Amino acid sequence: MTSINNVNNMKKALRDKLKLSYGCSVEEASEAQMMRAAALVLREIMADREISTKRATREQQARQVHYLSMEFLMGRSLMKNAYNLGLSDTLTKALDELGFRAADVFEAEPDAALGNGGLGRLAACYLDSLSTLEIPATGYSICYELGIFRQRIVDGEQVELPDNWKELGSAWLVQKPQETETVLFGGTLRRFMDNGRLHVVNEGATPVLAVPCDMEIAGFKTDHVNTLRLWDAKSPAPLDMSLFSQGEYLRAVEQHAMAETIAKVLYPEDNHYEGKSLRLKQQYFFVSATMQSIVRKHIEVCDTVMNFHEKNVIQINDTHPALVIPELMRIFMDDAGLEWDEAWEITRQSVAYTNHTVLAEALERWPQELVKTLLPRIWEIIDEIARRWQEHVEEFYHDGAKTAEMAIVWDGQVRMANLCVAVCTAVNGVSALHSDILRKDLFKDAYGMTPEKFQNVTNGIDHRRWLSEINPGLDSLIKELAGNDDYLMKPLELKKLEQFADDGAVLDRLAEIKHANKERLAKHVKRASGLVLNPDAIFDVQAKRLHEYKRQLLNVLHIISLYHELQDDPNKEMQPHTFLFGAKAAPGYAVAKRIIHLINSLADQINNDPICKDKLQVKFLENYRVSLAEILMPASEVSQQISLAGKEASGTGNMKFMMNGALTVGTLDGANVEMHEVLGDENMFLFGLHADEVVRVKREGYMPQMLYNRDEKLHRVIDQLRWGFRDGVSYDDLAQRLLMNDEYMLLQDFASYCEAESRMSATYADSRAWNRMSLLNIARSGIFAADRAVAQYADNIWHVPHR
Ligand code: 26W
Repeated sequence: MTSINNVNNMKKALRDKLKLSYGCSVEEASEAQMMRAAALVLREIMADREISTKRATREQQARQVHYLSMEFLMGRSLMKNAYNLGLSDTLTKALDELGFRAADVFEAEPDAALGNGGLGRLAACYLDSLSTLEIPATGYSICYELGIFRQRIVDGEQVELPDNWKELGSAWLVQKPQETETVLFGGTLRRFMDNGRLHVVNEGATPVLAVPCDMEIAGFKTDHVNTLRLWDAKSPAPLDMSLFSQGEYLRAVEQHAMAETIAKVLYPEDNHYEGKSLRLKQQYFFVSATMQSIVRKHIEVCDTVMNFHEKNVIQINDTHPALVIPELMRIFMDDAGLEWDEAWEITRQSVAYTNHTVLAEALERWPQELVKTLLPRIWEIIDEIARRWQEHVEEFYHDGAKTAEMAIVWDGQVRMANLCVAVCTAVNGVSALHSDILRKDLFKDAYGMTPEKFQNVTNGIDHRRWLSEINPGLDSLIKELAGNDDYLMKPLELKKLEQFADDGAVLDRLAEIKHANKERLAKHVKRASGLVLNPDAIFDVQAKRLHEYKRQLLNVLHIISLYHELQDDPNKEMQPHTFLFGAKAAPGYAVAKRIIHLINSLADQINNDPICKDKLQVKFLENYRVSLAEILMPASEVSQQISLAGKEASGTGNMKFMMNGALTVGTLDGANVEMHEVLGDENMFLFGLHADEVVRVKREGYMPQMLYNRDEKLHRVIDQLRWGFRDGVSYDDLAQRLLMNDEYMLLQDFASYCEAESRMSATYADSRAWNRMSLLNIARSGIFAADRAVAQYADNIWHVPHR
């Protein structure tokens, strides 16, 4: 391998790769070609290290982590990999010297957007920490041809376009056809005795080939390189001609079509389950391929499956990969010849489950008949696990209601969360509050049986990406003040910033950095949409998936009330305020799409009303995604985390904002609770009901109409939804929804939210106080680093050593 340690060999390496893969010179190369050449240069370094990492793991027979997730929201990798390899300056200089604008080359890379939101981005952040902490680990998912849709806003409404990322994004993927696995669907089971043992074989099943596409994941300041394995689906033969002669034309075509569709598209529903059979096929496809591959490699090293659980731990990222449980049982019994009890003990001890949501509509329940036809052997095994579990619960509680509640198979449905909770060695939530809700509410009866299973691991984010890489100004300031870069490996070192909380010069620098980042965002927005943001206004941001429980609509109600204040008194002195939104709505989620339309109608009204000039602005940022978040977070001053308490499992955007010095306006929900623990009332703007009060008020009877009738300001805001704005669109449907039901209690929290926002604006006017709070937010954000979270998984759940 050519070692690259200076700008000159980097330039040479880039030239060589361009020549080899495109047959072109630097002068002829496009930015996209240069991006791919740079990827090849870095991959060459990573590939060597990946091979050594794997060799060492094999030789030491080290215990390995397997992180299974239907989603990995990786974003761009060029800058990230260069950063982790310690080559970002070298690469940037080399590109510049070759006559490119380095930033343009980085921007030529499409986001690998194989995920919806929080769960997928969390998986991506954890991969970085797994490598950095030198834990032997592999991530597994599907190599979707189309990632999360690209969002365009046309006449104020969301339009979805396909996200064809692979043409350029595949720069990071290596196909490994020699490690192809075969996954079987359908068929009928035949049993026979041989050598005194019962054998089960599946006959007439439809095979689908799973071809690995691997991505190298380099750690920071280490040679450790892990792998993200994405399975692509292929039909075994182009079209099986022998079936034609048997007159099975349709089956042949069907088989072919099914194979090709499995890896076609990521389901764009976030926090909402729909029992689509293609989704179940995707789940089994990736789970079966993954488990066959893991067991195969394990046997190659250990010659037996009996110690599988000692050498491997399977982390199930929400219930989406829960079929690993019956699949492992199947492999152990049908392929390795173990008895049920042996297979059970090994399986049970190998699996751990993380829950990411308590929303009822997000919990997966598959129709029993669908499972039975699509996966006959898996169904049998689930049914048997369910039967034994039910017996066990009966024996423990002697309570029919609890048996029903905890059942794995019930009412013709397979309940995936109950399966995970029954079988896994560890179950964890993703924030202290959320894990508490799991113990006291969602899984309370299972908790009563095995309290020791239940743990908490509060989420964390990759602070090297979400601070150091994307906010170079702040990164330099931190390093300069500390006199070292220790915080990169020890995020709690950020704490040392606190000693500068009253240092006016440092606070001024912090403000300058923020201002520069705001101007950078403003430039981006101007280029993308023509709107000129006022960089002297508060940048008040809500960026996350659009969901009613996240209450973007509450934010809108407050903005309308500010607009009313200005209408009543056009000369009103007010803190200039720019509200920014970024959010994708699931294509089938009509209410969420209406809320996007509403935000755009409101933006159109406010941005075109002269009385709002230099005072109020609203902007909906199109196509919110990882690479946009990377510009947005450093430029944000206010972070809106306003979900109804008890609904947001953790949130991770909240952590990204905090780390970049934004102050939170939020409810005591998810990880906001832990942010509050380190910040205190005085360094964030809390409002609204607490989780237990939400339960109480709902129990006692919640009447939104009374609030509407009683609160004049609220009344006027809701009425405004009915009239709509200058584009003539009425939002009476949304108004009715709030008055009739208001499931997420927007009206309840409205007054308290407005009060928190006005407290926040008043504080902003005192820039010294504001910058001090901002600095304290950054200083205390270290506990929200993914390194901390992954170390906790390693210590308490996986039991693997780490750096
Ligand atoms: C089956 C449809 C479906 C799809 C995705 C159901 C549920 C999901 C995810 C579990 C939703 C999700 O991303 N949850 C988010 O997970 C983050 C990481 O833990 C948390 O920070 C968020 O609070 C939680 O909403």
